[in-house]
Amino acid sequence: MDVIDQEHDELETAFQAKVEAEQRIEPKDWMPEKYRQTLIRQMSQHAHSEIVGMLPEGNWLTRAPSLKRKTILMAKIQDEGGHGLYLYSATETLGISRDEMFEQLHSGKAKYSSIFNYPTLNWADIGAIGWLVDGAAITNQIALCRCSYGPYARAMIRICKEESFHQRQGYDIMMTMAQGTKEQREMAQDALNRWWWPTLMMFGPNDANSANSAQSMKWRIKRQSNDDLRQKFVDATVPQAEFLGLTIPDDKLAWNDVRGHYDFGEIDWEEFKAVVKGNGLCNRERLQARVDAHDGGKWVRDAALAYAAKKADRKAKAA
Ligand code: BYC
Repeated sequence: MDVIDQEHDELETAFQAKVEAEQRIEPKDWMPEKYRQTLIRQMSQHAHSEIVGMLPEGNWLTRAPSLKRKTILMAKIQDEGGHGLYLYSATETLGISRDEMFEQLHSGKAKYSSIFNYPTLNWADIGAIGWLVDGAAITNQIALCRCSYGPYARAMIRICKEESFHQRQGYDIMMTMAQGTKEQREMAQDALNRWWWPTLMMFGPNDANSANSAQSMKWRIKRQSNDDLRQKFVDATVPQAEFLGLTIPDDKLAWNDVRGHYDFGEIDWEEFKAVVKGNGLCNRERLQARVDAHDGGKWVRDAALAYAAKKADRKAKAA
């Protein structure tokens, strides 16, 4: 082993010891290149999910059933935009630029959560997204609050607080509809039927098929496995559905006394793979909307840069 290899091994051993001692890794600390790349992949995909996730809900802003509902939905969607910006900034600390991240999203190279490739067909879908999708996001993100990378872990703490308001607003919509007219109850049930399985897919492939899990768990980027988080979500959500008087669309769903958890049916992994590959119901529409928004905003970015240059120029001349 030459001196450079030996130094690298020592750095890696010290890094792993730090992670295992629950000390946070900060941007200027030494880190293995693959750790940095894994974080860039996961954090940028998380950021993309937040801003693409604004689209299905934005679809209902102009048709919210009351001023109050509209105001709440607008605040929620703005929060998602904020989460995206927060996460892009945190990812930039790893040495990738925002332009590069946008390029990866717009070219289809970077993934974003499969869930946002499903359409929002009626108002109850907004309730189902808040209740189920934000509920699943919190389950995943609470674990990420203890991620080994400092900027990501800190971002998650604030984001989880806001997600918890989002989950409650969704459950409140579902409650109102479940207690409403027969048609409203049917809409709520229909939304649950369509969003249940895609929500379970948010947690990713089963542990046995999760390519990145073992290394990410060792580095304490991920703190709980995909299957453990999915189980946690199911266990928490079934009683909530019962309270609403709605039925989860899974005939294999049953409490298992021995395991102390709910058993549930198999996810349609073919559907999951198709959506992740870009062939879901709304993949093309979502990506096009992001590209159009980026192109349409070019004049704003140009104007901001021109203004900053003018100000700097004036300051230099005055000095
Ligand atoms: N969709 O080895 P695995 C929100 C990919 S937004 C698409 O287990 P990993 C909200 C995975 O990327 C919250 N792709 O991966 C916003 C990998 O492919 P690559 C979004 C998926 O990373 C607006 C491959 O499959 N939350 O809350 O160890 C309105 C193998 O998987 C998915 C986050 O982004 C999927 N569902 O674990 C409302 C959380 N699942 O990258 C709400 C942060 C897997 O190797 N991310 N893939 O090509 C994570 O916690 C982890 O990345 C995952 C996957 C658990 C998702």
